[in-house]
Amino acid sequence: MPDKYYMQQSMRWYGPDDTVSLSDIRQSGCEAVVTALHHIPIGEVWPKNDIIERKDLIEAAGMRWTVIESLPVHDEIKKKSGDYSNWISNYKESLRNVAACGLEVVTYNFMPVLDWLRTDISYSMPDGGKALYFNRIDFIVFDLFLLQRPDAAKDYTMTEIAAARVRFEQMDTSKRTQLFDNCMLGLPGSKIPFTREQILEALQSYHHINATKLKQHLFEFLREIIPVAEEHGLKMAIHPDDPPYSILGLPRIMSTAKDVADLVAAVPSTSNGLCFCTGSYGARADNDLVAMLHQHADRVHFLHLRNTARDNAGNFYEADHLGGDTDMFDIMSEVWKIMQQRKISIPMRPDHGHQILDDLNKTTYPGYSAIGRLKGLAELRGMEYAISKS
Ligand code: CS2
Ligand code: MN
Repeated sequence: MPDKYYMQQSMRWYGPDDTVSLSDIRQSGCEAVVTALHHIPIGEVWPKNDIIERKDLIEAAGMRWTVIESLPVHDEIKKKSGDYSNWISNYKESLRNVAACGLEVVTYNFMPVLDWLRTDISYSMPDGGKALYFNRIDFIVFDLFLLQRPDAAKDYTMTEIAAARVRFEQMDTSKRTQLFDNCMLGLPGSKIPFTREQILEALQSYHHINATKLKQHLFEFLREIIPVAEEHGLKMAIHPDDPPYSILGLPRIMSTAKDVADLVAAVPSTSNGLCFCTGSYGARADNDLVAMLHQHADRVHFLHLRNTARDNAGNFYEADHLGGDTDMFDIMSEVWKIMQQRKISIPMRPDHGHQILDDLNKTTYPGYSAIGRLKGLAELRGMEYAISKS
């Protein structure tokens, strides 16, 4: 048994098409890779052969694959409509397959229609790097004037609407298209551009589902799949909403400490766990991240360490890992305590990073630059090392 337990350092890899290679990830000091079979359509079973093939690639590069991010949940499960029971049995089948191949943690989220959302994916930082940014007025421009979602106006104040109108009028066509495209990037399967009509239709299909109902659907899903995860020694890790509040009229149910407490109360098994994303939870001032970590210490199965800087107008950008509003030293100290108590290494990744240096000449998935993430990882690694010595 080791006498100290350190985080399992990893980076996300989007698979063989990722412009950041396994060798890049290995050179940044990672011992593990977090990935998913992105070529399998959402809802279909992950075949064992594909899982093994992916695992072999990673091991041949000198790393391990223990965490899946993500095994996506079909929208019909979230809506409890159509073929949802078929999608649930497929999900269970995938869980059995990944467990049989030796995987340990399965990340997923329960955000309707879209995953993350930012209005700008290359926001200039004072040092010349680029970050992901959420600007509330831009977002309102998108919602009211580009998407033209019916009823959108009732979600905003008169002052916000007026400011959005002014901004919209100042934007030329290319700025408007850029904003629209940025907001669409977090949609699953975003390689195929969604049309405005398709999005409106997807949003409309949630019209009758409020947060209470969506939570019920999540808990019903968990009551089905957690026993399977338990039986096969898998840990499920739900990723929080990003941003952590309702957008585009959609219910969001994994944003606050209360949401996490409800999740745990509904299905107490520790296989029902968390992907603790400090960037997502941290975008709300009312989330006390250290307290949340402390309270759910036994079910934190995966860590996304990332920082955001917010203002009072509802804007935030992704800050340096040790900058921003989240005190990373407090987080890391708590994580360190949890790992020593539980006698385990918790897998972590630096979530996103800025585009810096040669990243600026490369096309990568938004947030998934090599050097920016390496910088974040190196800072976090150094911080953990210092804590381990103190
Ligand atoms: C990730 C999420 O890039 C990101 O923001 O943290 O997309 C995350 O992978 C999913 O929500 C997990 O299901
Ligand atoms: Mn995250």
